[in-house]
Amino acid sequence: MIQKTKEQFVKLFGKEPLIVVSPGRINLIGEHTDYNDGFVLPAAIDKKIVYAVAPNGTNQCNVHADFTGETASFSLDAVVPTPGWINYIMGVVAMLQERGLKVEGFDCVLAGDIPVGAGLSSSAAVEGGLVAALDKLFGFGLSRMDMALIGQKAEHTFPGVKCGIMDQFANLHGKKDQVMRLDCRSLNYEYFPFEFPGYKVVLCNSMVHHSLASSEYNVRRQQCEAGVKAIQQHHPEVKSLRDANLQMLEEVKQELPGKVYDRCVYVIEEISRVQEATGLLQQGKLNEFGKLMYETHEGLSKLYEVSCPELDFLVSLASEREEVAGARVMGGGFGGCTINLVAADKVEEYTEFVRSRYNKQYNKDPEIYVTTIENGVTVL
Ligand code: GAF
Repeated sequence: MIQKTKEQFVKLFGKEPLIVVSPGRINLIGEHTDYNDGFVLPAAIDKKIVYAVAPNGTNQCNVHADFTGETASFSLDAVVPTPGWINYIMGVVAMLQERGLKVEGFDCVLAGDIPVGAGLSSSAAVEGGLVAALDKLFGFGLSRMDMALIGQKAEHTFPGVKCGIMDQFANLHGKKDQVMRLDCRSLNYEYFPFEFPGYKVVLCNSMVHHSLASSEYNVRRQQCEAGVKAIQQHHPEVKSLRDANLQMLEEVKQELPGKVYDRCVYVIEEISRVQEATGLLQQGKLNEFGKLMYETHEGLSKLYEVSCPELDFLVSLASEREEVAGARVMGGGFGGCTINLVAADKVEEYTEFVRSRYNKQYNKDPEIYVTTIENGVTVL
């Protein structure tokens, strides 16, 4: 893919580009905890976006997306939210400009194999790869964490998804065969070897894309904030759900509107699950770790309500099988993938089983990816 992207760039723009590889991510556990100041356990993977980029000495940015075959252009004097995939590119450029960094005109080809809307963070990969490429081309000297924060702000401001920091962080800080535990409040992080020997991370893509995913995501975030606001009346020291416990939540249960109570229960429980899971990962306690993944799924499905029948079905299939240690919906939800820890020697058998049962139930084929854990954004 790298070679192909490079050739495409040379064909279109007639010069040698800088190449940047920008991965998608998995998250072992800790879903919807990042914007609540909690913990996450993500890793970068082998699915990626590839960028070929070079300056063009003008005030214009020309971007060719290999997956749609389209080239879109915009002027550096008018970087405003624009419908379509170019919005993600323009968001990054605008946020760099907002920091007072002088972005110059560039030509660009982007290609990739991260399925869109599958919960593997294709948008963070587009953002992180571009920040890193422009940083290198124009000598901004940004740290990786700065790059992640710029990507996150671009996502908030242009597509308007009020995401946490997990995806952009994982994309830029990934390390081969290591998962990261990020404290989303302090932004301190540690690497842990992915030590479940003989097990693979298998992603089952339900092929469901929910059109309400972004707006519902923002609603979840508001519901968490509403919970914090109520708790603060009694416990002013609570700044986010990270600081709260179930007892504090019980005290205000009657005052909470709609589903706020359930949403907050899920987040408080999930934040403590990540803490427990990190210990289990370090001790190689696979089955206990897997049990927590199933608990997360239950919470995401019943309390946080970001699953869907297809994802619940995929997780229930996993729970029938001995070769699967744990499974759950991964990422923002409302469609996309489940993450499954599967015995390496049974992966083929398992994927066949999922394929045939899913097809029988929904009359469509799931896509199944056996992933490896890779480095974060790499400037070649
Ligand atoms: C999406 C968001 F972008 C992340 O910040 C995170 O909240 C995730 O959903 C859920 O854990 O991927």
